[in-house]
Amino acid sequence: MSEHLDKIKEAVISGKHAEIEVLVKGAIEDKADLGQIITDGMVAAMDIVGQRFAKSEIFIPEMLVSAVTMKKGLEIIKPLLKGDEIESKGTIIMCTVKGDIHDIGKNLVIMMLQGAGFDVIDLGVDMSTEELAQKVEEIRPDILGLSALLTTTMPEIKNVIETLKDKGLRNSIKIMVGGAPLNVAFAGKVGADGYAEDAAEAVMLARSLIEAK
Ligand code: B12
Repeated sequence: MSEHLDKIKEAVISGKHAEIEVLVKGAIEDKADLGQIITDGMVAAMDIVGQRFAKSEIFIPEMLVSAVTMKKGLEIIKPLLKGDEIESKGTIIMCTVKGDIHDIGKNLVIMMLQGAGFDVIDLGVDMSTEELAQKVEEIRPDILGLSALLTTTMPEIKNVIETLKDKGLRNSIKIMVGGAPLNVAFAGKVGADGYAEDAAEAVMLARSLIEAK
């Protein structure tokens, strides 16, 4: 089984986007665990890609091709994660904050939340704070999920929370945050209700935030 995972990991690292579909389908046919394909195959690959980028061993075009490859792989897994529950567990708005276009992690969190029975409204990337506040007012979700992957966009999370407070919208929703440079301490400091390290934890966090409402 680890042979499948190694091949998937290698394909994402080297951006073999034409091959990823066959590899992921092969792993699924051989009954590989979907969570393992994602975590030990694709997410582990992106970690290596990030490290190589940080050391200037690769550059943005290569990082982008790896991202495209991972997205293609996730598209195959997505339908298999869909929950068959009829009753919604709650409504969640998700987006990346202003200035941040990293959406793989957000999309993965969305897939897992949908699989767990939540209604998720994906507002995409680089979301302006004003527009986001309007959407919160209009949709009145149970939870707002904010993602930031850059240290330079982390302060936007605070901006969003402060804007929602100013508009009197903060107390009616729960706010969860995530992204590689964030942690629990940061979430507490900016006034979010919770932080999750990965998509599986995000599902548990969303459940507990709904229970606490
Ligand atoms: C792929 C990638 C890109 C792609 C993004 C493509 C896309 N559509 O997403 C491209 C090439 C576009 C890109 C661009 C840039 N990138 Co980039 N990128 C990455 C890389 C390699 C992987 C990110 C990723 O997809 N990880 C895999 C996913 C699954 O993990 P994740 O995002 O962390 O998400 C998980 C958790 O964090 C959590 N989570 C995420 N969001 C949320 C939200 C909630 C609510 C919850 C509860 C949980 C949660 O759950 C997710 C699933 O388990 C990272 C390195 C890394 N390892 O993080 C660098 C990285 C983030 N990028 C970096 C940089 C510098 C940039 C650029 C500034 C480069 C440049 N000079 O232009 C630009 C900025 C673009 C912008 N304005 O946003 C740096 C950031 C450094 C820093 N200090 O901020 C990193 C860390 C690379 C590095 N080591 O230097 N990048």
